[in-house]
Amino acid sequence: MTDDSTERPGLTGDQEGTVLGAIKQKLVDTKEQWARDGRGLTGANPSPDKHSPDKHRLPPGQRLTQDFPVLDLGVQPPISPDEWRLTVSGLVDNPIDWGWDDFQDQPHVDILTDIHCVTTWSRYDNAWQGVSGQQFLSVVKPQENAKFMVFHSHDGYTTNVPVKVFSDDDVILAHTWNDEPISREQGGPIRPIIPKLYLWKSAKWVKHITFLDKDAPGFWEVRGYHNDADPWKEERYG
Ligand SMILES: Nc1nc2c(c(=O)[nH]1)N[C@H]1C(S)=C(S)[C@@H](COP(=O)(O)O)O[C@H]1N2
Ligand SMILES: [Mo]
Repeated sequence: MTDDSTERPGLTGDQEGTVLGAIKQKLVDTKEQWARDGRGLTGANPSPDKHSPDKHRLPPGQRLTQDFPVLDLGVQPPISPDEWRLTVSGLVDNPIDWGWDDFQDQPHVDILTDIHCVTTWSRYDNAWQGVSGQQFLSVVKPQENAKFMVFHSHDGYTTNVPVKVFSDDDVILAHTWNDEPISREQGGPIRPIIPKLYLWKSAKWVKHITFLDKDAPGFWEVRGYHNDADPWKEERYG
C-alpha cells in the first residue's frame, strides 16, 4: 500500500498534511494488526504472578531490558530548547504558554521509575528530572469538570490520559533521563512520563495539552490499543 492521504483519526489537525506524508504507514498497519491479534498477551491476568519472575516489579508478559528502544511514527522533530513551547487549552483556569525559561523557573524534582512498553520490554530505575505533574496541574488549575487530558505532539501524534492518573506523584514533565538531557529520539527536550501506564501514553515532542470533560482517544487508542493502558492489568489492546 502507498501512503494513505485520507484523513486519519488521532492525528493532530494542523500537521496532518506534512505528517501523513512522512509517517511510516506500513509500521502503523503492522501495529494495528498486532492489536487485532492480541500480540504480547499472556492471558495471565488476573493472576500474573506465575508468568513474571519478578512478580512484584515486572508486569505480566514483560521482559526486562537494559537499553531504551526508540519507537515512534518515523518522524523525530528537532526542537531546540530555544524554540520549545508548551501551550495548554480547554477546561483550565490558567491556559499557560510556556517557553523554556518558564519551565526552568518551576520547582524541579527527581523521580526514579520503571517503564513498561506495550511491545513487551520494561526498563527499571529510570532517573527523571523535571517539573512534577502535580506542580504542572497546580499552575494550570484544571476546572472541576476537566476529567481527561489529550497530549498533542509535533509529529502529529496524540494520546489521552485521565487527569486523575496524571495527578499521581510519580508523573513528571522530564527534561533529563539518567542525568542526560532527553534526546531528540526519546522526545526531547521535554517529555511527560506517566510510569503507571504503558509508555505509548507518554507522548514525545509534546507541544500542546488540552483538558476535556469527555474522553478523546488518541492515535493508537483509535487503532486498537487499549484506552486505559495499565500494564498490571495487561491492557494492551481492545
Ligand atoms: N510524539 C510521539 N510520541 C510517542 C510516539 C510517537 O510516535 N510520537 N510513540 C509512542 C509509542 S507507541 C511508544 S511505545 C513510546 C516509545 O517511546 P521511546 O521511543 O522513548 O521508547 O512513545 C510513545 N510516544
Ligand atoms: Mo508503542
